[in-house]
Amino acid sequence: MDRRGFNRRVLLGGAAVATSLSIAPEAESTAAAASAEGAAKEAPAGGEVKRIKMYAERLPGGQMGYGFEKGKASIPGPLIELNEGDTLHIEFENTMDVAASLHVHGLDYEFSSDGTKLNRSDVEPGGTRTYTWRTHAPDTRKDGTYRAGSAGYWHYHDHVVGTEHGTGGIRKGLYGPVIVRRKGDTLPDKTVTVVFNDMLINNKRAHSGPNFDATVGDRVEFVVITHGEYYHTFHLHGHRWADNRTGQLTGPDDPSQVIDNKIVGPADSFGFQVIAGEGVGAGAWMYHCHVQSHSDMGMAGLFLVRKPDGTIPGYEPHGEHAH
Ligand SMILES: [Cu+2]
Repeated sequence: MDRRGFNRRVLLGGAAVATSLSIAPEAESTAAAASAEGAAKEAPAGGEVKRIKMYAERLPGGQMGYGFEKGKASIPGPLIELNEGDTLHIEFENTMDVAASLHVHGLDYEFSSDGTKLNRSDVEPGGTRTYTWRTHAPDTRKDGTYRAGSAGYWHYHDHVVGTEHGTGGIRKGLYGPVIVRRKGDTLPDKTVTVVFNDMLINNKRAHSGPNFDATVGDRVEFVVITHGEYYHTFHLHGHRWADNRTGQLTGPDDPSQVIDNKIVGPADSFGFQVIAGEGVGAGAWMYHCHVQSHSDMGMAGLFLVRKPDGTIPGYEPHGEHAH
């Protein structure tokens, strides 16, 4: 990679930090990147204790969202990124007029951080509660068996609004992505989140994306989450990934299947990284649910992979598209 490309990647990485919680110390990741120009950056070891604020808010059109700052809620909620061994304390404030909560998949939490009415770990209107999520690296139990680590593509959501399972909250947009990385995992230039929620993607109007921008050569990470009533298949044009924890093969003998389509059901989550346009070039690469009636009803968006000059050959934008 040339010097210009390298600089752009570092800048993109910095931009991603502004909208997500990154535990990687700035100085260390910069040093790691500088030590091997062009080499992929790697996740550091975890073990840090982090504190963030999180808000649940009402959004226009009857929707609801989570945000790190008041007035900044989004659908999906912001990306929470941790490294195995990290602990996260979340001071959660419910600014809405109905009780709400924060419930996470895949991480370690005590019953009091479950985010359900069952043990009163929900939050009344105007109230605040601290949820604690922990993560751990893989290790060996005393009985000699292997204990899996927390690393994975996970997610959080409300478990209270509408019903005791949060059916109303999830439907209205109270969900978001969580990534737990293992030391040495490849870090992306950019992470995007796709949530199949009933027949919508990220609660956007049918046939209206969302679209995601990248430049040829960017390492783009997809987090794919499913909610609601239906089973779907996630398909991405022009790119493939491995059906394992990271979405990447570790070498020629890695037995993971390489796929470009994956069946998903409610509360499933997975992720992978692609090099945008690798071997295929720039393009308005479609991603969509491959259940035919679902794609016909608008469960589709675009992975807009641009040439370095910003153009996309053969692509003429029409209608609404998100940037
Ligand atoms: Cu579908």
